[in-house]
Amino acid sequence: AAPRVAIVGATGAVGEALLDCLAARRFPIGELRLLASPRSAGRTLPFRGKEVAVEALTERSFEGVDLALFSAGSGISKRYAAAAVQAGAVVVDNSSAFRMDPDVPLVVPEVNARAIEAHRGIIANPNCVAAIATVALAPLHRAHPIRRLTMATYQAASGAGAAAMEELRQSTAAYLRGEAFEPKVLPHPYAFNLFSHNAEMDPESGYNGEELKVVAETRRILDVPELPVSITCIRVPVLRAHAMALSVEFDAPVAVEEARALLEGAPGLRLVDDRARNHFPMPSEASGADDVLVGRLRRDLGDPSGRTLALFVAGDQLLKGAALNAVQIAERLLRR
Ligand code: A2P
Ligand code: 11C
Repeated sequence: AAPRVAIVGATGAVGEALLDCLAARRFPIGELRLLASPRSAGRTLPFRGKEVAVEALTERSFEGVDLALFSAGSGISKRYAAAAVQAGAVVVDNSSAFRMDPDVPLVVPEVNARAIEAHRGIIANPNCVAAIATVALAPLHRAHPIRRLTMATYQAASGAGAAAMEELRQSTAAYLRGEAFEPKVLPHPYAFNLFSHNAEMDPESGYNGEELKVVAETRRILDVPELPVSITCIRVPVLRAHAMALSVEFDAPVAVEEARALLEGAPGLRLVDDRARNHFPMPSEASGADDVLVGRLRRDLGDPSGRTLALFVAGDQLLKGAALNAVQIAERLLRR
């Protein structure tokens, strides 16, 4: 029988993308349960031509559920994932709650699908930057082990949720009308601006929570526990695709042509690397696309040894960065 599926956080930005992915990929669903906060109870959301009622999440929401896709923040995951597992469901959790738990696989199917097999009820879906970056890094890393990584990110509003996307729209419209706008969701003016990622700052190290998560998760997904990573995460006024500049040091010199061949045709990737037309990965072209765009491939002049390559990557934060990756994990579960 087709699995009974629950979506926790169905009314959020990722929740909506989950519904889109499940429908677009014709994921078999016996019954669909949409869960959110009590504020949303009674609302309906369209799925495959029907309106499905949203229910308030409780511990009893998971009776009879086979697959629970969580995307309502780590507090909700910590509080309710156990109830879902107890009820017999497999949880694919999009929050950071369990990502560093050694008993919970952290999975990007193109990179480490086999890790799924060790799950004990919960599988963690990575942070969006970690997921998008590792899809681009894995084909290179398989051929030539990565020794060091430098990342600068350009992160979209969607990573901060549906309300932040709305704040970007509203504040941009206000700016163009010449009106004042008081930010409510993000800490700084967003229209025609960018700022250091809004995750909580660790005053000791000077790194914010997003940067620390990306480092830890990238190491875990690539299975290089001590990988030295330099990182700066920035929020930019883009709606739903993250971009990142990567500088990748390998254990030996790697020719640009070889790296291009490794990336071309790798699963989940699309090479966009047209020097003549100055056409490289852009959020506008990554938005709505399943594939992660990779290009701007070149030798990093900061390392005269030839062991370091520079590249630019863009991926839809709501798709490969969240919902699509979760649904791909669920598809693998279904096949087992
Ligand atoms: P709701 O819309 O009822 O607030 P986003 O990341 O786009 O902000 O979405 C967050 C998602 O998490 C929404 O679906 C939101 O539901 C849901 N959520 C927030 N708080 C709770 C809660 N206490 N219980 C269940 N779902 C919650
Ligand atoms: C952002 N990546 O763009 C974050 C949001 O680890 O799941 C998601 C944080 C996470 O702000």
